[in-house]
Amino acid sequence: MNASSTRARWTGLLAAVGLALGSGLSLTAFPPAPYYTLFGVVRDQVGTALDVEGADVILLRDGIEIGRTPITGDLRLDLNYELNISIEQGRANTRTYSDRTVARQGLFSLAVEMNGETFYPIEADGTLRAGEGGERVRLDLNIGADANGDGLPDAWQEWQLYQAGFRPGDDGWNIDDITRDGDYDGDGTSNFLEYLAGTFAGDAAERFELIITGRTDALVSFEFFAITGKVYAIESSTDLVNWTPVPHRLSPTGEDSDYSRATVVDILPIYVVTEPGAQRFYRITVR
Ligand SMILES: [Ca+2]
Ligand SMILES: [Ca+2]
Ligand SMILES: [Ca+2]
Repeated sequence: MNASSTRARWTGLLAAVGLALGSGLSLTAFPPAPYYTLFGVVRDQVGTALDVEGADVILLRDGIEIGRTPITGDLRLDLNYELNISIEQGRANTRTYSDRTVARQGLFSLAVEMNGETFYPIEADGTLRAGEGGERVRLDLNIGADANGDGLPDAWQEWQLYQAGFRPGDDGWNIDDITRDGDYDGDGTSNFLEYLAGTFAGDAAERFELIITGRTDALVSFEFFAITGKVYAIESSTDLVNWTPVPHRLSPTGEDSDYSRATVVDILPIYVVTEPGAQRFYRITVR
């Protein structure tokens, strides 16, 4: 290889680089701020996922709204809101990208608006701190007053005590008896999981579980305690470690679906097409 052919190749290479730069110059000088994305399930004070027309999650900075996102009722997703928060990158010598951004590690708060009323989720009591941008973080939001600060809506705790036959004493309800991680009725399901599943935390006959009732070459049959408004799905595993969603049906000849929303409070049958091979484990999820 002689000197002139080397030079020609360099020239060609530089030309290509110049072209790429030239086409890039028409873009804005800085990329948009990356998002800090929050997603999860917004629930009401009895633990039911919100499915209300026109309800929004509102993003506040210094108490002023800087963004909002709708709460959806989409059954296919394991969430009913997703909120993108623009994170200000704070580059030297640049103006603020937008007055709707939050600083890196900056403070913000959240509220939920529905039917013209504003509610403050327990998890967003006070302020929350954003990340650096580019993260996706699950934050389930439970609406309801939580005066005793244990993460469970007080109204739900009072309801559990009422259902278990208790009434308020001179000092009001003993809601501290129903702790988040405790198992008030001793049925093996924690109080918080009973809140999520919609079962009574003061009634051991109501618990969230999947019971296998039979198996044929065609179908595995189960039953579970269904609560109106809750959304159920089935997962299977061969090793109790890795779980895969499997379609289910609510009658032996019914249509398969990935999720079902209960319309009754009852023990319901549920079926899964028998998978070939070794033993399988099944579990049910609720939201
Ligand atoms: Ca509480
Ligand atoms: Ca329990
Ligand atoms: Ca129970």
